[in-house]
Amino acid sequence: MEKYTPVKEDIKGILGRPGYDDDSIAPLLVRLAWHSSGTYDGMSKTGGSNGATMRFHPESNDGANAGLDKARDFLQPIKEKHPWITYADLWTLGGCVAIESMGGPQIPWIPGRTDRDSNIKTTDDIPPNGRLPDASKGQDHVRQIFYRMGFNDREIVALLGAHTIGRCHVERSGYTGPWTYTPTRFTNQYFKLLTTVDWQPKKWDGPLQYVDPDDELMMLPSDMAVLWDPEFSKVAHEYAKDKDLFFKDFAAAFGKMIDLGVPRNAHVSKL
Ligand code: ZEM
Repeated sequence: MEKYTPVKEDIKGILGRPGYDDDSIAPLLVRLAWHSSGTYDGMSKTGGSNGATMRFHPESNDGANAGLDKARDFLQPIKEKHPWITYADLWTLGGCVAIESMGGPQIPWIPGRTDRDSNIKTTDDIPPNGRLPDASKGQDHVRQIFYRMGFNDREIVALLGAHTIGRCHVERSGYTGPWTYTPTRFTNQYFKLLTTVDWQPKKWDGPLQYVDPDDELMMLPSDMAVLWDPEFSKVAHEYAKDKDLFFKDFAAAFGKMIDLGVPRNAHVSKL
């Protein structure tokens, strides 16, 4: 694994970016790792981070992936400096390094992903659009999407805690604003705010989203589902009170997510 140390150092070196969002591309890199993995379908065993298929149509043009071309471009110089690493490993490693650099937990990351051939002639191996969650929908949809990947309710809530970092961009998703006051620090603030703030529909012409009384922070309808669903809500309250528990569960769930559909031989899977 020592081989990956210089790559990790180079990723750390590009996270700070004056003028971009909150002077950091770290949240964007986490979203790239998540969207490249979150296409996994446990039934057909298709999608997932293996292959780095987001480089190709139709995945590259999925509306859900708007803005992630920037994330891929930010990582391209690192790929060129270390050509031996696959895009699929680089994108998932980027998310893990970003989380740790923002003060989050260490994520179990195992290399070994391969890249789908760029001479791709058919789209058969590329997941269809529409596999990623729709923020305008509620708990049934959220469960359907994450059960398809093989997650349970507790893991779903832990994963959604990633909205403690980053922000929404109107030109990418139609939504706007950050979830917390510290969008470049990985904490359990998302759960603290979700469970205590008086969230109200934002008064604007855009899609339904929720805001705090000062209209500085936001929650997506799918985030509110975590508060309104009794099972999800129980876990959200646990994480609001116990940061260490959230970190432990998040690290396990994120590590599992970036490994979905990655072929592992017996030796590696025991690591
Ligand atoms: Zn997000 N996410 N996400 N997410 N997400 C956005 C941004 C970020 C949903 C969703 O629709 C959106 C997970 C789950 C779900 C991150 C990580 C993870 C945005 C804003 C939307 C609309 C995009 C924009 O405008 O730039 C939905 C519906 C989800 C499930 C129900 C999971 C799981 C994540 C990781 C574990 C991150 C880090 C961002 C912030 C990106 C940025 O550029 O700041």
